[in-house]
Amino acid sequence: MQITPHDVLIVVDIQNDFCPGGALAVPEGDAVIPVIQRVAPLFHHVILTQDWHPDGHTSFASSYATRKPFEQVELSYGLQTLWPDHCVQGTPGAEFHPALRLPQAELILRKGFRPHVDSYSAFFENDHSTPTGLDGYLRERGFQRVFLAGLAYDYCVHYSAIDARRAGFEAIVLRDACRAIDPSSDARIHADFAQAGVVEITTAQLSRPA
Ligand code: VGL
Ligand code: ZN
Repeated sequence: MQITPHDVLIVVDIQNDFCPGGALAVPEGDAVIPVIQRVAPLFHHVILTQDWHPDGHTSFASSYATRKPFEQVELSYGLQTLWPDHCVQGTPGAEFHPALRLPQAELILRKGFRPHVDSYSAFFENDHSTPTGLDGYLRERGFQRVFLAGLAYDYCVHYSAIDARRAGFEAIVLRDACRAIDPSSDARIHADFAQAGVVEITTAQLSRPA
């Protein structure tokens, strides 16, 4: 698949807390970094996302007296999975992994900063109505296709790719440049992608821009 100037690579949440040793470590999360470093130079445009929660965020189990991580609670906007405290604004866990070196990135999109709403998707928060502004940004920049890589395949990459389709962009997930929080979810996510028209390829299928 040939990359054009209307394509953008969105590198999702390569932060210390999602990598081994972090508060919400994704199995093999750091394994995607060399893959992303290898393909990023093929793209004319790169965007980073950063999970960026205030202390006491509504998605943290620690914000509830009797809840544990990975349980679900009913919030005003529906079911919300609770997580260990992670990616707290200004903490080392929220920083990008030091091996991620993409100074050419044109935008760092922060999400999850509203105390009472979580945000898995880079386009809409979990209430499905509060936009992050990414749709307008991509549209105004003239991008037509978004390529997605990063963490986690079953959360932020998953919801971002589906919302990209809803917003009218072509969405291509670079499968070998993603890892899941729950690797047993792969088949379900794959089916969701197929239904939404999200294309999955491996980075070996990318070729240099013309
Ligand atoms: C994410 C869980 C909690 C993600 C963020 O970026 O995939 N997952 N916060
Ligand atoms: Zn989060």
